[in-house]
Amino acid sequence: MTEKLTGAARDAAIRDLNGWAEVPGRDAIIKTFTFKDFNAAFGFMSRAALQAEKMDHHPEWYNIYNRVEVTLATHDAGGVTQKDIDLAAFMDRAAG
Ligand code: H2B
Repeated sequence: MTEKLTGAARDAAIRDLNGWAEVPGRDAIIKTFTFKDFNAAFGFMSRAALQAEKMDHHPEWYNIYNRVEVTLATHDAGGVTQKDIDLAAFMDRAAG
């Protein structure tokens, strides 16, 4: 099982991402992506979904029109792991 990130390594990994924040009261990270319109938002979700399935690592997300709020945590580990960092970095790239 992938291990929870802690301490300085965790801080550095989150800081190296683009605009991800810690979720208050939960070991998870969150970011809201904003796109031009629904089509762009759903295109992003499609790319992220294919990658998530490939990684067997799935986002919690909420879409309203051009916005996608994403929360990442590794349920098996009960917190943020390298898998969340990797998926978050993919999403940053996929959002353009
Ligand atoms: N996604 C996330 N975010 N965390 C997990 O622990 C996880 C997952 N586990 N996707 C996988 C699937 C597990 O539930 C299945 C059974 O492999």
